[in-house]
Amino acid sequence: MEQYLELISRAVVEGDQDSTVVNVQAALDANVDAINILQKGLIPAMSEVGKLFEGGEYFVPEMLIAARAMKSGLELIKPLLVSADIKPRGKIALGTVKGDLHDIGKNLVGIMLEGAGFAIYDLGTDISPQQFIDVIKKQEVDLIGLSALLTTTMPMMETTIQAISEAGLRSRVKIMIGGAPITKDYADKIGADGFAPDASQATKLAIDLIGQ
Ligand code: B1M
Repeated sequence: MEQYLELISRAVVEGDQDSTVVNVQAALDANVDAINILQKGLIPAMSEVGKLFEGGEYFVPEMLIAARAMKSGLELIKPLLVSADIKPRGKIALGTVKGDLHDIGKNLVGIMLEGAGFAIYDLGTDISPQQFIDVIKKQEVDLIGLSALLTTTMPMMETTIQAISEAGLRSRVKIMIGGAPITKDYADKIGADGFAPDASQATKLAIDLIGQ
């Protein structure tokens, strides 16, 4: 198993989309568990990309092609993470806040929540407070999930929560937040209902907040 995971990680770090797909498929064919491919192959690769960026070895284009490779690997394992035929246990709208374009973590959270039986409205990235307000009104979602990866966009989470309150909708939805720089203290400070450090904890939290 280790050799497949190593090849997958290397392919993502190098931004080699074809090789990522080939190696993820090879791992699946060899019965490596999709969760292991995710947690020990794909996710560590993005951490490595972050380190290379911090160290000045990678720049934005390298991060982008690594992200593209990661996404193609994720697409292959998604059907295995999401089990079919589950009755929706609640409606969740997810989005990366205004000013922030990172979506890999949010997408993963969406996949895991879908797998746990929630109906997901993925709004995408760079989502304004008004767009979150609109989805609460139109889709009557039970929970809003805000993602942010930049310290500079974290305050937009608070702005979004305030806007939802000012629109008179705060009591209608639970709000969960997450992303690499986010902490539980920050969630408490800005009045979110909860924080999750990763996609599997996000699923547990959503079940605690709204699931039956
Ligand atoms: Co950017 N970037 N990036 N980047 N990028 C980071 C975040 C950074 C930490 C890199 C670094 O310096 N080490 C740094 C932020 C520093 C800071 O704010 N202190 C950074 C920077 C600086 C930037 C730019 C400003 C660079 C520039 O232009 N000079 C720029 C900003 C653009 C913008 O958003 N406006 C930028 C751009 C990009 C790309 C577009 C090139 C690309 C994103 C592509 C994409 O997402 N489609 C990118 C990438 C890939 C990264 C890194 C390398 C990887 C992020 C990632 O996908 N991680 C990242 C470094 C790092 O994180 N180590 C970095 C994998 C993913 C599975 O983890 O997203 O943390 P994560 O999600 C986890 C948890 O956080 C949690 O669960 C997920 C799964 O377990 N989670 C939630 C996430 N959302 C949640 C929501 C929840 C609950 C849990 O509830 C709703």
